[in-house]
Amino acid sequence: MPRTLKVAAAQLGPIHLTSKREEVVSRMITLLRSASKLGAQLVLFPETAFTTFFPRHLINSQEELDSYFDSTDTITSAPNTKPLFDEAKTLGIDISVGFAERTTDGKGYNTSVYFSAKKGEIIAKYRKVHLPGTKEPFANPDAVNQLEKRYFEPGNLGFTAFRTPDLIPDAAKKRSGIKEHGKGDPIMGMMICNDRRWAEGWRCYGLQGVEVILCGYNTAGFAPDLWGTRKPMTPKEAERDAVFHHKLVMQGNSYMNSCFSISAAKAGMEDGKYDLIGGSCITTPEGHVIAEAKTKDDEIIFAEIDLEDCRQGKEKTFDFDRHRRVDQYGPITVQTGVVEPELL
Ligand code: CDT
Repeated sequence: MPRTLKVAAAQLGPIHLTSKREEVVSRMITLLRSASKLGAQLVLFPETAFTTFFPRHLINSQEELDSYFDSTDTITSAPNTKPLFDEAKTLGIDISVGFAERTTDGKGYNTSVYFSAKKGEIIAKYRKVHLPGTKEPFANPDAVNQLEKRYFEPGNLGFTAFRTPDLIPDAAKKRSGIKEHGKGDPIMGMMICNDRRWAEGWRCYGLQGVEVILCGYNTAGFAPDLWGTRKPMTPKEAERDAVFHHKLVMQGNSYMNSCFSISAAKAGMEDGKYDLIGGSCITTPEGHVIAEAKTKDDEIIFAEIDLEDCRQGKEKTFDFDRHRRVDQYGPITVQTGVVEPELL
């Protein structure tokens, strides 16, 4: 029995420090309506979708900094974000969207939420675990900074997969007593940007039988101070490499965890001089890209996927139950840094 789902990524072109929230939300609604015309049931928006990627800037004014943050408690009801969720509800499309989250005790997280249109509420929340970059700006005044470690706490909600209701007809429910895997409502997991480069998060989701990974991102096209300069590159070469690495990790990890993945970029030249890659894509459990953005602007990419396609990998090559050898993976959870073998 096919378990088909129509999914989309809503890539956003540049958003600037000076961009007005209403304009951004209006662009997001336009994208949502385009996705609706294609029949999408789920639309993924990028990381920190409502604002410029502000962690590239050193912001000393608390008031200014706070203007980039929202609260999960009010994200669906605050006047400057509510229209997006209202539209999703009206169109009957689930959305996942990233934003900078400020908690009541003043902590900051780089967060994404999953909003179920039928339920009319947020049913899952993820906080970015792998925060890239530095706490202090680079000494080089021309460097592209990534001050996520300054503005955010590392995510503390783990890699928690969740089922998405009302997307697939006849999905098996708890009351049916069915124990067989791959029969229920879709199993999804969220990650944010840099998380996609870390196999550990993917595997945590894989171990929960994840079928669709949702990943929004803001990836600089040229940031040698962040990435290293051993092989000097022109901005064009660096951007090509950044897109290559993006697709490499989406394709490779989707394959190794037998799941689909959807990724949505914020793309193009933000704040006058900071180029972000595009490359939003949808990949299959066999690692193939089946939809891909062609621009670095606002763009919908769309695919109809069949979650049944996850079964082959989950039951054969990557049947974790039969083939994993946890007694041999000790260092993975007890060690962070590298311990080399002793010198000869
Ligand atoms: N936003 C974000 O997480 N960006 C990171 C930069 C990595 S720098 C090595 C990314 O993974 O694209």
